[in-house]
Amino acid sequence: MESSAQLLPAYVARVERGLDRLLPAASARPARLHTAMRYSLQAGGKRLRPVLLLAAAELFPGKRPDPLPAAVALECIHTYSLIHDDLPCMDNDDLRRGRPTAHKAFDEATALLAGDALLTHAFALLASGYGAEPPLATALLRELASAAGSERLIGGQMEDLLAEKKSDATAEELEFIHLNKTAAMIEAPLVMGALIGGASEPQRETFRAAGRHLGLAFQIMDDILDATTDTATLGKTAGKDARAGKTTFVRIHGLDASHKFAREHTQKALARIAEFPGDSSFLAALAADLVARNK
Ligand code: GRG
Repeated sequence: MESSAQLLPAYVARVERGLDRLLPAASARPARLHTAMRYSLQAGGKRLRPVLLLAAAELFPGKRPDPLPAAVALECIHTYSLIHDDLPCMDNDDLRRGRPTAHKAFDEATALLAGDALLTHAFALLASGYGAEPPLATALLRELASAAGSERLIGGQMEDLLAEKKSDATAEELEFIHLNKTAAMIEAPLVMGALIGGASEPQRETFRAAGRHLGLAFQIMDDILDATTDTATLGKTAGKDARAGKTTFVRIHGLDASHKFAREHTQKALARIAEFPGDSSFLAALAADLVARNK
């Protein structure tokens, strides 16, 4: 299978332009808040979620609404979750995307508010970007609210915090955390891209299943990288999971089995991606590259 390396930079550049265009200016009042939002959002990052959404939408032929507002909305939610996760009351981290975390560069209250504002802005982007097509706007809002809500992203984070406090978290609890804290926000881009493309309900479920497996593979790799890669490469503090006594895939299953599970979930994702309409070779290459990544 070819690598995603050739097409990926063009997708990422589109996302970067969209972020710049669709966020309030840093100078908008209050400038400190908008500067903090842009500080965290425009700090690099792999842009995996928005790229997945753009590539999924483009599989569908014909004229379709611009997928960029939805792609930017996803990155806003993802970045808010990173800002809040890094706060002292959660993971208490100093480094994110190779820079001081938002509460270190600004202060805790500003970081909290910047995260809140990014979360809110995501829904404003969907309402304004797709308001001309109310059924699509409603479906996108429902999908993103569900992925980011109390039974998925936030619920996964809650169980993750609860699991840290006990030494006997089970594989089932770990799966709940991964499915919701990580996979929900990787399913959502594929499903939202499919919605923008006009996919049928069975097609959307194929996209969802692909995202679920990709999300699980991605999280297992994240655990592996935390245990095996250095802080400079990751751009975030390495080895934190083991130091915090966290229940991770690597801790429960060991490194070899974790690699095997990551490969298996990637194969399952690839099988579903092969069922996508149109030319899904970029998405297949991206999925394969994610399991081979080093950051
Ligand atoms: C605070 C509601 C709330 C949720 C926080 C994002 C998160 C949930 C926790 C961060 C820790 C973690 C391991 C999350 C799993 C998802 C994940 C691997 C996030 C990092 O995503 P990348 O690698 O980051 O795509 P970049 O910086 O490249 O965008």
